[in-house]
Amino acid sequence: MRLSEQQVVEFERQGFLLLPGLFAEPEVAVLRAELPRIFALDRPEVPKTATGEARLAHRLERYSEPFACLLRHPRMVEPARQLLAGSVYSHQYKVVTKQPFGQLDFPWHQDYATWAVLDGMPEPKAMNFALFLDDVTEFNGPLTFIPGSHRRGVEEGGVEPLDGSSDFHALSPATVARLVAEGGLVAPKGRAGSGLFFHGCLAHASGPNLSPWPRNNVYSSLNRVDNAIRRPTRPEFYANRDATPLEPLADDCLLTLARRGRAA
Ligand SMILES: O=C(O)CCC(=O)C(=O)O
Repeated sequence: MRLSEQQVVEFERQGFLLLPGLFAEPEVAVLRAELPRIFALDRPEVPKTATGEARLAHRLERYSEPFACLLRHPRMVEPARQLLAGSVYSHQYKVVTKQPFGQLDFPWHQDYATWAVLDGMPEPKAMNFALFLDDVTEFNGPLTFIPGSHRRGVEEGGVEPLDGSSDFHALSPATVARLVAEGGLVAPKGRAGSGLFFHGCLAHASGPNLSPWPRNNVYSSLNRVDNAIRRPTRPEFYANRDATPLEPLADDCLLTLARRGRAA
């Protein structure tokens, strides 16, 4: 799958690109059906908060066939190669869950700043792909971006703890206020199956889920193979040491799994 020139320009200008309907409902359903089993797992890749809530499940390809398929899906890997101009591997691969009425939020940060400081990623030649597994609305804790903030590079901040996750590089309120004065705020929303590419330096945050509906997003953080991390300090499921390029599978790989599930 190739992005149009206009889509590439939009990504470069805004730092993100929303693709509504990138995946069809049967493809999303086969992934969503895995979530209750995944979040019940007792594994280091599925850390819990102090109150026992799950925020994240990492390296999904190790224990879920549908998510192993998504990791190499051409609708994710090929645009990432195009936007980053080279072969890519997945530095992090995770689901972020926001349960109905859940309190978990993500303070303002830039992912690349964390990858640079804690993992030794040399340059911001890395980005995220997010796939909405549920409809994302203004009510269920959508990702919120400062458009254009990626163009400023790494902003000042500090490493802070995040309950139920690893430490991360947070932005100060003064920095966020300055960036918002320049770029404003936007929260891309859409139906389940929408895809969202966003630059590793894009400032983002998300609030708690106020609604009675879940919000599960799956993220693959794609890094250029020649930009592999040099000084990891975190467990490998936060900072993949294996920079083998992702080779795309067939476009119908998830549909094949969905059909197999229906036949069983
Ligand atoms: O899914 C979310 O609400 C935020 C996730 C996020 O910001 C991150 O993983 O860096």
